[in-house]
Amino acid sequence: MAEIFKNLPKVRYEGPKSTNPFAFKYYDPDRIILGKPMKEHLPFAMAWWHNLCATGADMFGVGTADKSFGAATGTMEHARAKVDAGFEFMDKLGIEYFCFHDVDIVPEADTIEETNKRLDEISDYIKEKMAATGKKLLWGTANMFSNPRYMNGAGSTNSADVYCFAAAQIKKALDITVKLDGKGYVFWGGREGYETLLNTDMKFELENIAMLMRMAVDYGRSIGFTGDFYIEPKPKEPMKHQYDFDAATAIGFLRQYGLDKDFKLNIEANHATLAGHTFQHDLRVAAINGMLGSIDANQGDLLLGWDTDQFPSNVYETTMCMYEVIKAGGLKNGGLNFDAKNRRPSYTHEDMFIGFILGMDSFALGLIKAAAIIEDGRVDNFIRERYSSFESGIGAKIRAGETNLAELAEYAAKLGAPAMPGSGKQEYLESIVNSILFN
Ligand code: XLS
Ligand code: CA
Ligand code: CA
Repeated sequence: MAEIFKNLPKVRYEGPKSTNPFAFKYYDPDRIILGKPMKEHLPFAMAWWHNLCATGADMFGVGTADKSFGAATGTMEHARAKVDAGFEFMDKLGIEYFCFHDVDIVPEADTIEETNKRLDEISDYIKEKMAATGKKLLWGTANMFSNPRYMNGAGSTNSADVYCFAAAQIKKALDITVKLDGKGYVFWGGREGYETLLNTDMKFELENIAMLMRMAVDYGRSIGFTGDFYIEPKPKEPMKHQYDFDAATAIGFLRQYGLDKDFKLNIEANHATLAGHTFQHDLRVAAINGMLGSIDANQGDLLLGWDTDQFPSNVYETTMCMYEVIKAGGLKNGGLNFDAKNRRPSYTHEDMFIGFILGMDSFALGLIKAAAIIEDGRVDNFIRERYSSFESGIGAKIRAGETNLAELAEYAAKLGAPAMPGSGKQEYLESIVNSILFN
């Protein structure tokens, strides 16, 4: 098969002093960090949709990038060319995983039957390529937001017929995910939300979404899927209000409907910031609830109110992300999926490579710095010390649940007034982080 990215080399580690745009400056896959190789801390994945499908079209203009890879777009020949391009790309970048929506890998046909035939054909081809290269599927998903039938949602639609189409798509996407030995299955509720409560029965819609997820779990388990299901929270866009607003909301929903044993969360940086949180906040919320499953590794632009899906370049953010991941004990079935696209004027094949090199290096550097913060110990020690009044005496009794309001009130009355609680020392801690980051 002909090479597609002809003038682009296999990308290797050359170190921070390298000026070669097609070399890693920080991502050194076999370097040991905190006892394991970087590549195990950083299970990078390629998002089929951005990397192999998206051309940079926006609502003001058509695409600028050519993603035909030598075939006529919209054909099965093109679907195969994208597989060839994807596997060559992953090989050259040293990326182990990929993720896709059903309609990223084949053009959708007029009938479910024909689309499914196409999915069978392409997944045979992907499977062959996986066997030949050792690349793996991180997660699969069904696109239940682009087709006009989903204008009012998929699980949350008002139409029982549309709901059945969503079910059919999920069933097939699960079949393919299992066939390709995927480690996860994602629900991103693209249009699971509402524009106005004047036409919406919120409780009804939430119950129906939960029912669809329950049926997906039952079906997935029945065909041998042992991986994790994920909800990927996002507060808005395309809907004004999306039900999976943020990590906390999604966790509440999963618990409410008894789905929390099968589901974890896929946290996307750009979605967390759209929800008015930091990326680190949503990672922490997921982690402390035992629900940090996987990560969509990108970044937004805080000056813009939408989902820009940029390649991560902000090392402060990647450091705090890897700090959370290390503290959570790593990503078990999950990975770091670059749900990221080049800016519209960065339209060349070279730019595709450079985007991933930027993202992978930003995370490698983040990992190095997060490990350094942990090894340095000052931040962790400060936090431990900050709560030390709960280690003995009345504090220990509170933590053990061995007291009551009357006893605490009596204790407080005896004290008269508590001592000041101690400085939060934010500036001191920020300067420690800076000195680690920039040394
Ligand atoms: C869109 C989402 C989407 C999911 C998968 O904003 O990020 O791409 O990751 O459906
Ligand atoms: Ca995403
Ligand atoms: Ca996104």
